[in-house]
Amino acid sequence: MDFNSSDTLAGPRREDVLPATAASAVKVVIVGGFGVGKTTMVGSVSEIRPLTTEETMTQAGIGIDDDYGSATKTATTVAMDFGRISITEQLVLYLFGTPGQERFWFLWNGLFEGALGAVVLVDTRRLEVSFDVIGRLEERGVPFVVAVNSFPGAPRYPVAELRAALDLPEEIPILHCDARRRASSRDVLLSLMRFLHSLSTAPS
Ligand SMILES: Nc1nc2c(ncn2[C@@H]2O[C@H](COP(=O)(O)OP(=O)(O)O)[C@@H](O)[C@H]2O)c(=O)[nH]1
Ligand SMILES: [Mg+2]
Repeated sequence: MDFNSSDTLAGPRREDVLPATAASAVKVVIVGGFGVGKTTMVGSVSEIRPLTTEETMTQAGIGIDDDYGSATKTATTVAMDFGRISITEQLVLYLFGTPGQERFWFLWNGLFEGALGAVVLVDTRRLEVSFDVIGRLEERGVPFVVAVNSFPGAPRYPVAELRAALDLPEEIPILHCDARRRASSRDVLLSLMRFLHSLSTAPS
């Protein structure tokens, strides 16, 4: 586990310090199946060094964790990823990436506590791993946007087809992203903020 303890002892860096103007803090969770890019997204967009509790995958996880693509994936998030991004001088988002594997789902309850919204990351090569995640968000009434992470060789479906395949209502935003790129990850979070805003101002 890497908690950057030696860096912490050296004291906070300038970008680690929350601007004095920050008036609202919003909690956002990044969810999705194993290996869809959650840790990558938190890492690319966070202005503080993301705290991640990645563990090297061991033999013990084989056959228990869904090991799709594990030829290249050697680390897995055990508890969560944590990052921060300032959207404006006043608005700060705290990002929580959830662990993907089913055996860590007991952690979900705590992670959703106080969350205003979620990003569901999707890999079009295995849409079915998103069904459960989406169902859980709907159950808990957490608003979300869907971000399709563009992996090489992954099929590119039109948004209407994705919406039908994921059985999502018309109002849920679906967008494409590259979780490795800061600007792209930021766009996803901005879409979520716009969506949350539209919900809060929609006539009931
Ligand atoms: N090509 C491509 N690879 C990605 C992208 N996002 C993540 N990856 C890679 O996919 C693997 C799994 O990503 P990770 O963030 O650990 O997934 P997590 O299990 O959801 O946290 C890593 O090897 C990433 O480098 C992307 O947008 N494009
Ligand atoms: Mg991860």
